[in-house]
Amino acid sequence: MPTRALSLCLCVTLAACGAADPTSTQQGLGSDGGPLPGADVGSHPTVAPVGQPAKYATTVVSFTLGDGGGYGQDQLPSIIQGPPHGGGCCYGSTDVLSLGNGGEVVLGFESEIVDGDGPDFIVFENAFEIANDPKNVFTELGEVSVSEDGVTWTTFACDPKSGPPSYGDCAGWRPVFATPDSPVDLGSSAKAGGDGFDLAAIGVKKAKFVRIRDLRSDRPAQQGMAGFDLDAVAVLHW
Ligand SMILES: [Ca+2]
Ligand SMILES: [Ca+2]
Repeated sequence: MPTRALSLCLCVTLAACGAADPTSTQQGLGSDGGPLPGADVGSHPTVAPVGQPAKYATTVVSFTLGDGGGYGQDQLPSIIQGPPHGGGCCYGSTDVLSLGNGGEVVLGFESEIVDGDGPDFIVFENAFEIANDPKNVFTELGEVSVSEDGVTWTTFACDPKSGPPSYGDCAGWRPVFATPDSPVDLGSSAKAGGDGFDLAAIGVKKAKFVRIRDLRSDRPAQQGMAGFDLDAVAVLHW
């Protein structure tokens, strides 16, 4: 296959745009090795109390386009910000960024993700049940990693061969139910659908960046929609 990877480094948080060194955005770090402007989350992380709205990814630190992807790229960063546009059990949202086969995206947040009870963040793809069969889901899996500095990453265990129907700590296999009109409720986040990740599962206390890598499910796709389709990432604990 020809190499079609295209690296796009984006400065998308309003506070960061115009202020960040463009060379620094390529690694998600400032010249001093610290996080980008806008990625700073304060020095006293807390676990959000139930009753507050969830938070969502704010920044695309980098995007490396994989084969056959790119759908939604012209709408970055807004297309991956805010709540997901879930289609329920059996319909995949098109309000997504398609990474392409082997593509990768790194996201930043206004608040650091911290380890609270249970899942700490949710990745929303656009998986959907085929013919209303929960054991037959159209999946395009992604590997999820987290980092505090944008350099050293800790990766959740994800084996595409572990399913179907369950793919453990891979992203991209659970349908999405939350929408902008019915966003993620911290008191009942399981109802939102999507793939939840618990920092405790990988021995991590906090994270500033989330990286998603498409795992080349190589599902048939057209119009740049190949690979993992990122709708949104919600933070449950910060
Ligand atoms: Ca947790
Ligand atoms: Ca998909």
